[in-house]
Amino acid sequence: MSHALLVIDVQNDFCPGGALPVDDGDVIVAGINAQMANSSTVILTQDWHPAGHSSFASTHNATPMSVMDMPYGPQVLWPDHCIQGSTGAAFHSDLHTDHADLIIRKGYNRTIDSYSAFFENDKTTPTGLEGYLRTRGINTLTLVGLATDFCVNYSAVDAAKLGFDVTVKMDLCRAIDFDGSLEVAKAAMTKAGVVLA
Ligand code: VGL
Ligand code: ZN
Repeated sequence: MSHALLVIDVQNDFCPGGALPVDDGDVIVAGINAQMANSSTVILTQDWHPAGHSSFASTHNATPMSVMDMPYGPQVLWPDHCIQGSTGAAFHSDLHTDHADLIIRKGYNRTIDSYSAFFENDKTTPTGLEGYLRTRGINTLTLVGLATDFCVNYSAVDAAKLGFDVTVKMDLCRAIDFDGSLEVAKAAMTKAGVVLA
């Protein structure tokens, strides 16, 4: 069995002081560095939106955290975050990014969000990560990072549906936990066969 550690969106905007801060988002960085040092294959993801992205409340003159119906389904409207090339989109400065074999960016299409590292929010447009993992013979994944209830959750569920063996290391994740989203996410991951460790 070949294993990869998938580190989801450990970026400044998801850490305290950022545009969409996750409580204690920065506290997990040291533990993730230790986990990376013990992993043969490390992949980082980076939320990477153009200015004026359709997932931003400001694009629609809407209230942040309200929900909008998109052609692909309901979409939470977020504060502007992780704008391509900005400091907010950069990885947390303590993250040991040199361990990564691959950095995969997502959310770059203006009209569609991408929580998952595998598919955009229409659940059909691939990011290419599945092909990368399969061609490298990787079948087992451990996920850590931000945020537990959005990008970690969607990535873990998609990976399990694609047939990967998936574990989420919950102590190395932190959640937005908006409107009960953490409990919903845990149930979705468990139902998909993801191991919550
Ligand atoms: C994320 C909301 C919007 C995440 C990304 O990384 O969990 N959440 N964009
Ligand atoms: Zn985003």
